[in-house]
Amino acid sequence: MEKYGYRFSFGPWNIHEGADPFGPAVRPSVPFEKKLEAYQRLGFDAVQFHDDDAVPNLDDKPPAQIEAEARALKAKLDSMGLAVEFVAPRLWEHPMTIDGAYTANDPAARAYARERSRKALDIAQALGTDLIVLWLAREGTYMREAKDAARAVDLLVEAINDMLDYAPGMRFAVEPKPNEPMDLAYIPTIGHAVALSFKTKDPSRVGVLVESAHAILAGLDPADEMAFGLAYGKLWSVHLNDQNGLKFDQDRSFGAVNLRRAFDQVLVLDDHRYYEQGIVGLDVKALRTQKAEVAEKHLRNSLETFLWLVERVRSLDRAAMQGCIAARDYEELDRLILAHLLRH
Ligand code: GLO
Ligand code: MG
Repeated sequence: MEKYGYRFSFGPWNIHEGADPFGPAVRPSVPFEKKLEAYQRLGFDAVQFHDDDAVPNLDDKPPAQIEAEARALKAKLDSMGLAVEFVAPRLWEHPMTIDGAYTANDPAARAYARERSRKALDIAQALGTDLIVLWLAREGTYMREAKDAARAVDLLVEAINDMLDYAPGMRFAVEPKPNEPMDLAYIPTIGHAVALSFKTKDPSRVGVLVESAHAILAGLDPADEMAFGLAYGKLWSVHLNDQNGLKFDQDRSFGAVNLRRAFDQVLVLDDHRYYEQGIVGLDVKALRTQKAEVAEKHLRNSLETFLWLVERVRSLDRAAMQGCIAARDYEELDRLILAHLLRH
């Protein structure tokens, strides 16, 4: 498969049982080992991990055991030729994080979040990645009056500073999302995440991850969010997927809802040589209707669509495009792009 210099990743949670808030699982769980085989079969290069995807039940394990398990996992991944893209502390499931993790009102909850994050850093280092992803899932409120939103920013900065001190070789990519699970999140967009980075003690180690669906949920264009991160040299990861308007976070296959919007994301990534700096991560879910034996097609389709679009980006008639831009004839530019997409 021609991959145009790109490397691809997804997380084990992207092969899942199909449960949603209104109904139970509809497919059997796929054992982790079998998921790893899927990475190879589908042509992926790297794995994205939550800390407890790598070391299950880590809250109940002492540091030495956590490290030993992470090292054993690293050996297995090495033997399969799979890299680790990042580790993300899962700070949204434990009872201590009901009211938030780093921004919880309860100091004991904040202490738990810091401690858990350090474990995630230990795991990342044992797995040989220098990237941590911070999806700030519960850093927000259901109720505006429940927390001081300005203080919340300071608490986030303090927590990130703590991690910067704890692991001097590590980088942190903040993954903004405007809502879900919270009503409103404190870091809803890439602009917020970049601003947060500059408030930390080492902005050179704090960047961003753009997820297409999260940008759409914020009413923004994912390609522009990526461009903003790129302009600051801070686009260190992406979660490509798609989203049909302002609904729950759908994690549809990349390009499945709006092909032109997907094209624009590939255009900005490819023009700015993202393949030299980051891995193309997918954060896609199979539709609940999908039967177990064909519940990997969302991953295959997303990767394939990305590669088709790279081909479309690189074969675009740039001279004609520049001609339209110079003439300020954006209607002609519109036609040129559509014709190019439709003639594949
Ligand atoms: C949810 C997020 C989630 C994160 C993952 C890594 O909306 O997109 O899937 O990307 O937990 O932190
Ligand atoms: Mg994501």
